[in-house]
Amino acid sequence: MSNQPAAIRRADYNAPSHFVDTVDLRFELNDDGTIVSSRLQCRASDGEPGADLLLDGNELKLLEISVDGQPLPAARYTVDDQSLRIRDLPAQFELEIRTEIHPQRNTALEGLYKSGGMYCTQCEAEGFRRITYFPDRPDVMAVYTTTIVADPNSYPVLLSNGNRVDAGHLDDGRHWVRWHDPFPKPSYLFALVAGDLACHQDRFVTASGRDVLLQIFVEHHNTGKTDHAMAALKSAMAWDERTHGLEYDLDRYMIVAVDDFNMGAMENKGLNVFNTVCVLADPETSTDRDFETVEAVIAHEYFHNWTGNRVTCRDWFQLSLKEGLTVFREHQFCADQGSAEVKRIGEVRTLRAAQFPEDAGPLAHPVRPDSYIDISNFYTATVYNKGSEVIRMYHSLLGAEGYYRGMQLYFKRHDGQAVTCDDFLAAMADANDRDLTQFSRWYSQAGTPVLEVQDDYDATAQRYTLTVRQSCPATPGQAEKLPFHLPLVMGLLDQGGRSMALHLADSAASDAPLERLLEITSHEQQFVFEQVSERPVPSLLRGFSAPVRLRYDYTDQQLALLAAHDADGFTRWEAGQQLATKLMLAALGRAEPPAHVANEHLLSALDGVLRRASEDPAFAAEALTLPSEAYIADQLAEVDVEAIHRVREACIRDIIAELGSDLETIYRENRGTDQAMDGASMGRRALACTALGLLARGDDVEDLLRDHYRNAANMTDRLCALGLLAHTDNDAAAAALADFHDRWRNDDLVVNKWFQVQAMSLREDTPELIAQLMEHPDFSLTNPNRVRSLIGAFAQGNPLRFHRPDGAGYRLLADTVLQLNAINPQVAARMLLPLTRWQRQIPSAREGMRRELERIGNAHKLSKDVFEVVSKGLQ
Ligand code: 0A1
Ligand code: ZN
Repeated sequence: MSNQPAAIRRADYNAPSHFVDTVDLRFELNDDGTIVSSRLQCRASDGEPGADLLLDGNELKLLEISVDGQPLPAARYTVDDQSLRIRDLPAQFELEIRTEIHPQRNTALEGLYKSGGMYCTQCEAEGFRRITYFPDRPDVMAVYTTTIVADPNSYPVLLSNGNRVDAGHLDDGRHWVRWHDPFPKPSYLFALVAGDLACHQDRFVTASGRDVLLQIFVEHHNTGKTDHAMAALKSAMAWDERTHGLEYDLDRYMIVAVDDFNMGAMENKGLNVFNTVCVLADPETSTDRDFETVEAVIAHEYFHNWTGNRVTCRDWFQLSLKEGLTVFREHQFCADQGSAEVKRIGEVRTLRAAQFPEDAGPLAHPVRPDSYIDISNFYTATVYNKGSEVIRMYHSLLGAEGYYRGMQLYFKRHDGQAVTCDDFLAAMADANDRDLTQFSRWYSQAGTPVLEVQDDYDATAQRYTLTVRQSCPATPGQAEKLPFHLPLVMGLLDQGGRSMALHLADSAASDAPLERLLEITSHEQQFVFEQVSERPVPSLLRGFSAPVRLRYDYTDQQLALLAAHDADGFTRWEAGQQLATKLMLAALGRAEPPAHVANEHLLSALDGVLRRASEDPAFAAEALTLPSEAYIADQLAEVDVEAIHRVREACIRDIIAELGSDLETIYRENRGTDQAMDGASMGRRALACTALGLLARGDDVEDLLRDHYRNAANMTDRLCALGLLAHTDNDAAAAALADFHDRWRNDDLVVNKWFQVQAMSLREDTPELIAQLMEHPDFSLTNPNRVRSLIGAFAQGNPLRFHRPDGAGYRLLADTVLQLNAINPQVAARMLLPLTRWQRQIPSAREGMRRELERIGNAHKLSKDVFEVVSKGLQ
């Protein structure tokens, strides 16, 4: 690894030398190269002449440069492959630059590129520098005017940020459109789209009477799949007005769906660009989960208009300022759309599946990182999901009213500015007259804190004492941690499962709620409850009130009681999960694999779930889903993937043996044959599919699965059956896979699902099948969705076969990453992540993974993105 790219450090932040007040851009889109002309009104930030101006630039051909109308002599500037430096500048000046770029060759999908027949842009985080030379940093905010010139036949639709102000035709037959965005913005929010697109149009009138045109643009073959996105957009707009008093601020809001996109979607001002996966939905081709994703991502990008665009980040270390906050706003919105408890369970599942392992691995970093080599590697579960948990904790600690007071002050102070996580914290503290100094450690310390809770009951004094100890494991570069400030929401249950009044010592006698928020601030704290008439069962971390690992030595009976009776839905679910986890861990700890894993407590808890299933089928589906193999692995000091799989399968077989006929009944009662998309129908489908998923691990289920596939009237049911069938190498599976591909070979998003179910197959030869599928005419390494569906799903979602003992899974991933490195470094780096989690695997796996990481590390021409992940992953 020669020529190592350098790390950028948060501590080295310097304010910009120059501001750019306006940017005037002209794009001439030609198939043999695009010409970008830019005119910038610049001013030295100290008001003095003489400071050098450093502009970022990447893969650009500089054609012309002039200052105040005069061509710039070569002696006054220097260009290299990353930048353009200009010297001897006056305090204020007009800079004009012409560059040539080649979007058709751009497979990295950063900057201006072509997706299918259309041009589109992705500028976050550092893509604008691939369009023109510019101080490409979020604290330089300018007002943009953009003119796009293109052939009207291939590119009838020409879009950019803001309002459409002018349009016309040139003598040579090309047409042009001019856009003006009155809101100063950083370059990462710039967007341009040109293509032959269909438009779904609607309107929204804001609370103050602004009539906003809503437009969703898609390629013609995708028309008819945008109703759900449009409805979600309107609900999100109304929700932000209702809950936060935040209105939309331009005359139009545009969304464009593109096939080739590195992430989910992008919040460019007034012109969101979306991965088709996150905007298109119809019952025939999309699962219920897809519908939820579309609603969540549409809302997320819309909410960015205030949290991200109106108030943006000073530098990229502050990424969670906009992302953590916007994910939290998205979660609040989604909770308001349906069952809040089930949504919360999903959020915690995601956090545990994606963020906890990250926090425990070699790439652990604080919510506000201290350094990076490539910022694209920091669009992580820590910045997004843990960042959102941090915002949730402000909400819990300050109460809803205090939180909204803080939000109001944040917007009042910082509208139109580029600010830091400290500024956000200061607004929350000042609006509530609170000292949040200790809370700020959530931004600076990585690692998942552990809360160890012990209790003591004094029957004579009727006193119950909870002792809470917190600690946090070391993470790279952070050996010692200081205590966090966190909310521990709890209750106490009596032996009959009833909530007990909580008389906290030192609080007023009349103050005895059924639930309390305990503020944890020290290494060790005690909480004493009086008038406790019997030994209670503590219900801890209700609603998952802090992103921690909770340890309390529950008995099986106590967990069963909580699962059946706790007042909090999250804790009810969690108790069942902990009980199952405990039993599986115990089985793994025994020298001889035990014949049975489940015991009567787990079986009776699950029986209770089945009996109450009709009250809330979606919740029952969650409660019937055993902790994943990855979650079990996350609890262990040494991970034997095959052993975990065996134990989990044994546990499921115990469940089938005891509750099989009840599961069949639940399955039959809830299985549907329609496309209804209301919450109740979706809940019943989830329950039926979960029951089927359990039954499928038993014997003689081929007919059941085949019937489910054949009778499916929607994609949720069809995909559920296909995924279960695909675990086996038999005729039924082959027939279903062939049928599925035949039916939807022309629908890219469905073909992704076809790749994905095969990538997730438990078949032993899955690595070989994947290698074959990579040769399939429908597969392509240049389309990130395809790569994620096949390679990502395999490496992240199929631990059993990814870790096949002969190392075939590791080799397959490394080969693919090496190819992707030259095509799309961002996606390559992301695909590589599973290989960096070797530390706790059994020795043979560890060796195989390290060997492949080293092979990647030794390759020539590694991108910065891949270099950063490999080098940290090998440490
Ligand atoms: N800001 C977007 C996510 C995003 C980040 C980077 C991208 O390209 C490298 C694209 C999108 C969001 O949070 O939705
Ligand atoms: Zn975001």
